[in-house]
Amino acid sequence: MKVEAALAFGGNIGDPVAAFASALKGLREHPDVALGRLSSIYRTPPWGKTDQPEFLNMAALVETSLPPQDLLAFCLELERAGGRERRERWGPRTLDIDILTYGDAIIDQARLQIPHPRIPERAFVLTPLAEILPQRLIGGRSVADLLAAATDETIRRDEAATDRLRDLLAD
Ligand code: A4P
Ligand code: MG
Repeated sequence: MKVEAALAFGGNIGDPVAAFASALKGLREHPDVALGRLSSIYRTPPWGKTDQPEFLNMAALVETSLPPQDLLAFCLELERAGGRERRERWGPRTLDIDILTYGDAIIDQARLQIPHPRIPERAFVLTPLAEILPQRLIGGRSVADLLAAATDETIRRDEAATDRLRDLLAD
């Protein structure tokens, strides 16, 4: 059975747009994953640990027959391929991929929580997610409602980065 999952991408060092593109290509090439709608790319102020460079963030929909644990394992593989080094919590990274939602599933395991527990407080996740999945309910509230409560005026759509991503994906 195919399930629609929403993924969040973030990065703030190196070339995040190139890292997003190679991860999206990796998803597109996986036999059990079909790539769906992509959000625009946004420039977002660092959240959690504020003395680090601005982030680029986006969201993507996938249709997949992979169980959620296997989807996570594949996303972690793509992070590693994208040069992700885990050092400090919430610190700078080249590529971070989070599973935001997996159908309507609610999962609370040591290594996997779905919906991702910090969505409601993160405008950098809600802004791109609202572009592609505004009606999805998370904890009983729609993504659009959650965004209305958490909007961050300093988050800006990055036209040039979004265009560049489309070009990279066309290759
Ligand atoms: N894990 C559990 N649930 C999930 C899930 N739904 N999706 C586990 C993905 N992973 C999940 O991840 C550590 C472990 O979380 C994974 O191995 C998996 O088993 P991580 O990405 O190394 O965790 P982290 O980064 O140390 O902490 P956290 O809270 O997950 O950080 P995030 O969410 O990755 O956030 N500011 C802006 N503006 N934009 C950003 O993208 N990102 C972060 C990091 C901080 N500030 C930011 C941004
Ligand atoms: Mg993460």
